[in-house]
Amino acid sequence: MSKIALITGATSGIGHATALELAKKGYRIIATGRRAERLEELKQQLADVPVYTLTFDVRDNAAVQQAIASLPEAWRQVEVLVNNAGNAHGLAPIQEGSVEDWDAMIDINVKGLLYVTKAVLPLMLAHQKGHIVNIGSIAGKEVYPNGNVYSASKFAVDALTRGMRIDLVQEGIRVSEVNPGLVETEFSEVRFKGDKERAASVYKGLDALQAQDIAELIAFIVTRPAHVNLAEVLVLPTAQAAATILHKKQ
Ligand code: NDP
Ligand code: 8X3
Repeated sequence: MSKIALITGATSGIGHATALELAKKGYRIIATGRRAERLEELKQQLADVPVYTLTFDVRDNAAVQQAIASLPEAWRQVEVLVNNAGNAHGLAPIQEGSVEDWDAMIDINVKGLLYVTKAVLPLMLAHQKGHIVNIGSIAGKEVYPNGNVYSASKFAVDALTRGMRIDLVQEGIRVSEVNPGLVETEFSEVRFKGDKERAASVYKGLDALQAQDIAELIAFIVTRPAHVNLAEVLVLPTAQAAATILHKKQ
């Protein structure tokens, strides 16, 4: 039986590309997200691969636990968990930030990741085997103007990744973190609340990373031999040197 990978946020961007890439590598895919119709499309796209979909909001712990508990026996031996669901909400100085945006980022990027991990870990512990890949960010390594709470949420992902790695080392479970710079996805559209023009301007004048670049990296990480844990990767577009140091063409 082929291995099972569970990917959160598989309806878009990095998560969607990762589902396709891991399917290509022979994994069976558990794809999750809130937009059921996009999960259905992914299933159609992967018609030749076993795909199981779960629709839930990672902010809702009861829904997360219930969804994972509902997995049929044949889908319970999850070997890879990609904790990818997340977004930035807003880009504002701390004195002008919206509490709603702060709640969204902390609840989704931090607490959501914890809820999903809590639900999936017992499935890995049962087999003393598993690999958790957390999607952090360059924003979890350095802070940039107006990035305050988003950065805090990704610094938390970084701390949690290290903590998980320590706590799970005795269990034979690998924990890795992928920290991308600018990736051209729906990320900026979400951050700027549907303002497509402002979102496009983030990537204008440089060759941003694409979701596929990150998906290939994740696939590389989870297909290393069992004794190798690629613990942490910072991956940037060539035109990016730090969070706000970009080489943009006119
Ligand atoms: P997208 O906006 O394209 O994708 C975000 C995904 O997260 C969607 O599938 C969305 O699914 C899911 N998601 C968001 N909120 C929730 C929620 N409450 N419950 C369940 N799922 C949710 O962005 P990216 O692919 O770029 O982002 C993926 C990850 O990569 C995030 O953690 C982001 O912080 C990180 N990242 C992105 C970078 C970038 O430049 N794009 C750089 C560094 C890190 P749905 O809406 O269907 O629920
Ligand atoms: C997404 C990259 O630079 O917008 O995490 O924070 S950035």
